[in-house]
Amino acid sequence: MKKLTMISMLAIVAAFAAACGSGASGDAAAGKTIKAGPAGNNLTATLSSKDGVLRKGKQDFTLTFTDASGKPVNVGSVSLNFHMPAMGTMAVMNNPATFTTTATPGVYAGKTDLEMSGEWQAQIAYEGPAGTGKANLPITAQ
Ligand SMILES: [Cu+2]
Repeated sequence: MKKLTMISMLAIVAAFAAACGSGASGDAAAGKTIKAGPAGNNLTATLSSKDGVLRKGKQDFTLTFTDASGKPVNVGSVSLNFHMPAMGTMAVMNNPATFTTTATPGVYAGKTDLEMSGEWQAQIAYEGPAGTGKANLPITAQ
């Protein structure tokens, strides 16, 4: 567990270094964006991963909260539930993610295990120094 966290942090540091080196947009998210959306309190929540794709099964991703200038903002505790409504005979699915903080406040390393590909709702909530807020991002898992 500790080793995995270290690897995540190294990956994030590497992503920052790459972003600086290429003079890129200043996007704080590690890797490529999966989806981003408004999260209240003038914040944007961004899900990202190495290849920018959410897929069925176990995976790592990054959840970043940024202000209007793109700077990461510490939002305290975060939660994310991948929700899929019931479809026909298929029961509702809820696949929560777990998070660890990283060296950068406002950037969270997430893990989840999605039961299936298809249309998910990423139900994000946070509570802390930036206030309380929610984001609901539709994401297609491959
Ligand atoms: Cu389903």
